[in-house]
Amino acid sequence: MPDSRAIVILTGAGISAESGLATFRGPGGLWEGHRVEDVCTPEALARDPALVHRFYDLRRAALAGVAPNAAHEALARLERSWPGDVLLVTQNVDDLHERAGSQAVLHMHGALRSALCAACGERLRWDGPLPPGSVCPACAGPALRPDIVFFGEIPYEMDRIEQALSRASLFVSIGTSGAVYPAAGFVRMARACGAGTLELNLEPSAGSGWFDECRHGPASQLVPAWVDALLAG
Ligand code: BV8
Repeated sequence: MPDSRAIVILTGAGISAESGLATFRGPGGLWEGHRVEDVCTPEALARDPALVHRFYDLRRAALAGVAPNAAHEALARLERSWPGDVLLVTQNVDDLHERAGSQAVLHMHGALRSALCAACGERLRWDGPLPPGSVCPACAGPALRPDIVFFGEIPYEMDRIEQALSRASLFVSIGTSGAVYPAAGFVRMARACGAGTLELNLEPSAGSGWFDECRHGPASQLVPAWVDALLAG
């Protein structure tokens, strides 16, 4: 039975685009000059660890040069002011939601400012470069890798996400192309459990047809307007 005021929000690269971070599917389908399969799969990490570690080092370093935009800030305001639960599930690995003040954030695809030990599973905060062979402080193995969920790996927090979707009265998808599963299937899970569904995106996504309502435009305009109207309601 939906909780009348529980909201689940899913964000993707589009919410961080106006902060200056590249989305995945830019012109020519390249991502910062790489094909996704060359930098975001376990095979790529095994084949060329230096390339993969460097790719994420560059993206981690880029965080220092960007800031949250009005969309990130509006979601933090919603979390502070909404009388029900607000769960923010992000596919993004940047820290802009946290820097905007959001607290209940689930990084289902990992985070740039985290390292994962491939030997013991330890996850730890990491801010600087992470060269291949970096030593894990928990098990002393030279096995630290970017704490990123690659294609073919299991996203984090799926049980908690599915539980929240089953209780939500509203599911809102912001700035994602709906190209990657299981995130792209959340709208269907939410609908099946009785939630209303809203898409806020620059253009129609692969999943637009599953939403009760779609609004198209830049997140920095759509998201604050949506939050202001919800809080005024
Ligand atoms: C899994 C790492 C099993 C972090 C990422 C065949 C069919 C269906 C599924 C599969 C299949 N073959 C394989 C699969 C599974 C696969 C998958 O979905 N493949 C796709 C390509 C078909 N998925 C997996 O492997 C996942 N794991 O399935 O495990 C499982 C599942 C459940 C339970 C148990 C086991 C793991 C996927 C994770 C991969 N890692 N990222 C990083 O490096 O950053 S994926 C990466 O791309 C993102 O994290 C994100 O999830 C995904 C999509 O990116 P978006 O965020 O949507 O960005 P994109 O550029 O695509 O779109 C941006 C959007 O914003 C656009 O629509 C644009 O219009 C809009 N926009 C732009 N500017 C603005 C804007 N909107 C508003 N304002 C703006 N200013």
